[in-house]
Amino acid sequence: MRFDILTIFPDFFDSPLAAGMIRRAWQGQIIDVRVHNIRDFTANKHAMTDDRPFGGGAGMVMKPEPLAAAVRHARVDSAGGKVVLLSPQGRTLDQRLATELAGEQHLILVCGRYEGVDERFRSAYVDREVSIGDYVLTGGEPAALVLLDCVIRLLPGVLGCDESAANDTFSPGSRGGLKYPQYTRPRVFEGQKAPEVLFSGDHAVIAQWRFLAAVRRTVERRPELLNTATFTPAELKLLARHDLLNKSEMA
Ligand code: 6GU
Repeated sequence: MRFDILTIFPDFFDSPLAAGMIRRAWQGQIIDVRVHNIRDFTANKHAMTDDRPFGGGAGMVMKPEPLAAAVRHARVDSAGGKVVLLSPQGRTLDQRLATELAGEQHLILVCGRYEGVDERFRSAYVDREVSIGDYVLTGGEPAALVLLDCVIRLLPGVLGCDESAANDTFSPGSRGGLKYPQYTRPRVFEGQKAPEVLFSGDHAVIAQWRFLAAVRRTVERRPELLNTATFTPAELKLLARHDLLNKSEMA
């Protein structure tokens, strides 16, 4: 899968792209990421990428011509690239949207600045507008990295075990709940013991404990996620026995 990132801060991406999973996916030729400086596509002698808004008001607006030229450049050898504008006005990124985007061959990520991009660029070039949540960033760069990270890990061959993405919290395979708590060595940490059941060697008992712990945690922290959860009759019985049934049904 190919990504072109259009930004006025190309350096921002240096270290994230050089580390961890993104680097491995790149080295493994699962992805190809190209970062472009929007300033390189300016025609005016001051290399201005933004200007004052018509009609007045605070802040600067990103000029349409450099953005359009950068998109055309990114599409030179890949006409079908989908343009994604990162902006707080966009559809909120969630696991479903990440899965949709992971089905594309080529994404052109345009990092907008908070005050906005000229509306004519948006209407003529942007296929999708994506936000990463209801809070304010100064620019779309961190959002582009978040999108890149969560889309890349869905591509076949990126995670060590192909199954792990399907079992994530928030992906359909997990039926919408949060994950159970995890423990590793040492057995006692600053006086706190890891739960005894995890040393029982009985995988069915451990699985049941984890299921209950996951539902309990979801009821406490994200009850709304249980609206769409579905349980088997055996699980419903188990939840009832542990007084979690009403809580998870009423959530
Ligand atoms: Cl994509 N951009 C900006 N500037 N702020 C945001 C955002 C994006 N998503 C959430 N807040």
